[in-house]
Amino acid sequence: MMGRNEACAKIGETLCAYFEEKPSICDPYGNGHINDTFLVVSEKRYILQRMNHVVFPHPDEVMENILGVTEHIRHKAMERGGDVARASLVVVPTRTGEDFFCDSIGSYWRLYEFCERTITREVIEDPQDFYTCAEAFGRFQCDLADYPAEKLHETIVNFHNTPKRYENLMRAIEADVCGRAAEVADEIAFAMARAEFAKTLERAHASGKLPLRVTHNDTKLNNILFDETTGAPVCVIDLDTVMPGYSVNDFGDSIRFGANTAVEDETDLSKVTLDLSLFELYAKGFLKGCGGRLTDGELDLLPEGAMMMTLECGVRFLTDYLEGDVYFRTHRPKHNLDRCRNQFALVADMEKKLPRMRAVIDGLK
Ligand code: ADP
Ligand code: GN1
Ligand code: MG
Repeated sequence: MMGRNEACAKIGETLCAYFEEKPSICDPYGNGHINDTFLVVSEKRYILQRMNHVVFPHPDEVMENILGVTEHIRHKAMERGGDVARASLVVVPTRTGEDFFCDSIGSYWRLYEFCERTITREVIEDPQDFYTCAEAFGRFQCDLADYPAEKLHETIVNFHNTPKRYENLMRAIEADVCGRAAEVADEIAFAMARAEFAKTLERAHASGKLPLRVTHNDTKLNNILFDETTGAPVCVIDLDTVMPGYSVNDFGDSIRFGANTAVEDETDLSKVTLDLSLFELYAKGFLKGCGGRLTDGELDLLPEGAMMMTLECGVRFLTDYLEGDVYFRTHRPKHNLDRCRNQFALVADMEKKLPRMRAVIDGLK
C-alpha cells in the first residue's frame, strides 16, 4: 500500500490545478486521524486536503454529499440571520471548475476556504465550550432534519454498525497478520464480554425504537470551529461521514471524546474517567440544539450511545492495531493499542456510572 508521504507526492501538481501562482505557504495542519490536511496561503488562506482513499473508496460521492449538505446548512443559516459566510465549509473549485482534483498517481484532493477568525479545541478548558459545542452538533442535526436522506451516499458502509465492527475484529484476530493477538488477549476478552451489549442500538432500530436520521457521525470536539473572540461555535466541519445514522451515536461520540477526563491517547489510565458534569452539560446543549425533535426512545438510549461509541472506537483501534496500523494515523509504536486501552477504561467507568447517566437524562425529559 502507498504510504502517506508518497501519496502526497503530487501536492505541487495539485497546487497548480488550483492556483495560477504558487502559494507562499503550504504546511501540514491540524490533528485529524484520517485526511492529510494542509494550510495553504495564497492571496488568502485555504485548507487543502488529500482525501483518504483507503477509508473513503468513493471520494467523488463524499464530495457530492458535502456540496449538498453545506448548501443546505448555509440556507438554514440565512433563514435564521446567521453568519452565512462561515456557517459551513466552502468548497473551492479547481481552475477548470471541478469540485475536487485527482492527481497523476490517483490521490484525490479538495480545497476549502479557510474559515477565518476561528480556532479548534482538542480539550475542554471552559465547560461552557462543551455546552455550545453540544448545541452546535444538535443544531446541525436539526438543520439536516429535512435534508433528503435518499440523496446521501453511504460513504463508509456500516460505519457505526457496532456488531459489524465486532465482525471485523474477529477477522483481524483470526488473521493476526502482525502476530499481535497474544499481546492483546486482555483487550480481546474485554471486547468479547460486551458483544451482546454491542447489538443494543441495532436491535432498538429493528424494533422501531430508534429512527435513522441524517447525522454527522464524527462529532469530535475538534470537528467544530469556534469563533476566536467570542468562543461561539461557528462551523461544523469534517463532513465526510454525514450519512443516515442514529442521533444517540452523534451524542455518544462527543461524550466519548469531550467528557473523558483525559485525552484519547492518554496512557495513564487512572486519569481516564467520565466527567458526569460534562455529560450533563452536553446533554442539555444537545437537547436544546435538537429543538425537541428527539423521541422518548432516543432520549432513553443516550447513555447507551455514549457507551456504544466508546466501546466501538476501542474495538476499531484494537482492530487497527492487529491489522498493522493501516487506518488511523499513528505517531508512536503501539499508539492504537494505547488508544484502545484508553477507550476501554472509559467504557468501564461509564458502566459504573450508567445509573447516574440515566438519572441525568431523566431529569432533562
Ligand atoms: P480529519 O478528517 O483528518 O479529521 P478535518 O477535516 O477534521 O480532517 O480537518 C483537520 C483539521 O483542520 C480540523 O480539526 C481543523 O483544525 C482544520 N480545518 C479543517 N477545515 C478547516 C477550515 N475550512 N477552516 C479552518 N480550519 C479547518
Ligand atoms: C477519526 O477524522 P477524525 O480524526 O475526526 C475517525 C472517527 C473516530 C476518530 C477517533 C472517518 O476521526 O470515526 O471516532 O478518528 N473518522 C473516520 O479519534 O474513521
Ligand atoms: Mg476531524
